[in-house]
Amino acid sequence: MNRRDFLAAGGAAAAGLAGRMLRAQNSATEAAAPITGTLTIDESTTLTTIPPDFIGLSYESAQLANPAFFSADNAALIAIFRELSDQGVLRLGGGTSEFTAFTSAEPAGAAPFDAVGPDTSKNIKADTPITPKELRNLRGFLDATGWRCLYGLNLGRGPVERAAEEAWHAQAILGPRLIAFQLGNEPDAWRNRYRPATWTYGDYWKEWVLAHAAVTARVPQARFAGPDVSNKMAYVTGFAADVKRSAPDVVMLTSHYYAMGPAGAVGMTIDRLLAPDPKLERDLQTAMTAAREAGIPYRMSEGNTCWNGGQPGVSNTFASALWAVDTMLAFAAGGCSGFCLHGGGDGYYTPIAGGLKAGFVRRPEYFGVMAARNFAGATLIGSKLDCASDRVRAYAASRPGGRLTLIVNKAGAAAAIRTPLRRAKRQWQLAGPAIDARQGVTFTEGRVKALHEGIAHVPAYSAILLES
Ligand code: BDP
Repeated sequence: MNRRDFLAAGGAAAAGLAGRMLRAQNSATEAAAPITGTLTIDESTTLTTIPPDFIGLSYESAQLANPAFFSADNAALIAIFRELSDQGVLRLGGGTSEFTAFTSAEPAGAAPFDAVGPDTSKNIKADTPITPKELRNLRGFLDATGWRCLYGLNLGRGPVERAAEEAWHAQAILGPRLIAFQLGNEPDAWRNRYRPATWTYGDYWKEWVLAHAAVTARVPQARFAGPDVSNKMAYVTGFAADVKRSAPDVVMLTSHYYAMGPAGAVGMTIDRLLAPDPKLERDLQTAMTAAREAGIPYRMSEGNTCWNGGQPGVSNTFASALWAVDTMLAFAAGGCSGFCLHGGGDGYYTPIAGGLKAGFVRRPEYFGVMAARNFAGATLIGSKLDCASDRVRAYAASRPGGRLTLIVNKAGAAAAIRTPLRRAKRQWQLAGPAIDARQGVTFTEGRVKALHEGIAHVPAYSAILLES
């Protein structure tokens, strides 16, 4: 019901009340009738256990060209990473990974930039050097954070011998901090770019086999992940079937997920971001079926709100936080083993902005990850939300400390959700001053008392997390 319907519906008394509410709250959306719903939780059904290293970030490979960035000396960034997870996954790749140029000579001269990204595949077109020094510093950073990495090698532009040389150094230096190599970024988008217009999955697989052979000749113990595609699910299913048959050293299936894009096109709005995305469930199911058949986990290795660098006024607002917590848990509930939010530099969608000179800033989206991180290591349990609005979403899980119930309200009206919960030991709220706020977003404990007589009251555009 919109504001006009509400005023028309209830006669003079209701209109008067609504008028007072409107004046008091100064917001048409909050004065709308609350969204109601009922959450049932089935204790006896345990779904998937979310891996402890579910939380991940993705950065452009070009970022490695500044050896001071991912380094044991970057205490500020280490602290922020550790706040998100003490065992997360850093994926290095993206459009710039096809422009990296490894050399075993030590770096000469100053770093080309402080921080970089996200690449819109337009900003970096020159080779960015990577040397053993950057790899040693990366190892220090990973040791200090407790994170491990997925390392993208340049396959798009090659040459493959250089990728094999880089892999040798990366394996030796990163050691146990290296989960796997990825060969190329978004090979499903190489047509008319790095490859001819006739480029197909079959061509990719032939090249992958050759590159894989070149890398394993130098690094026999190498492990791989892939195909790290943009969106063509045929690559995901094809790759899963092919590696099952012939490449037991592929330990993870990966693909990307952007909720919408390109940034700058018509319709890249907060409203669209907060609406359900049918593609998510469909593609996730396809990826999970392929991964299960291949007997390997599936990770969303790069993604965010809006590709082409993010949409200003959407990707950098509080809306991205509500999107992030809901989307990460939707992926987890579907069986996905991890989620790497892409970012870096001062890009619109980066969860962490800034650099060494200006300092690092937690963007609104970051607080959505803070909410989701509570579920890392927890076991999701059966739950069902009956609700008139498809923008209200709920997740339940158990972990050693107790039961977690998360209700995300992506609608512009308050929600009153009947739950089986009697009391909450702890409660947190993800909130922001306005849905399009770029600052002032928080994820904090204790401020609200959301649960009254079994009903969880979730304000418009907010999320609550209850521990019982
Ligand atoms: C993906 C690239 C990534 C970009 C992103 C974007 O892998 O490097 O940052 O698109 O356009 O295709 O934002």
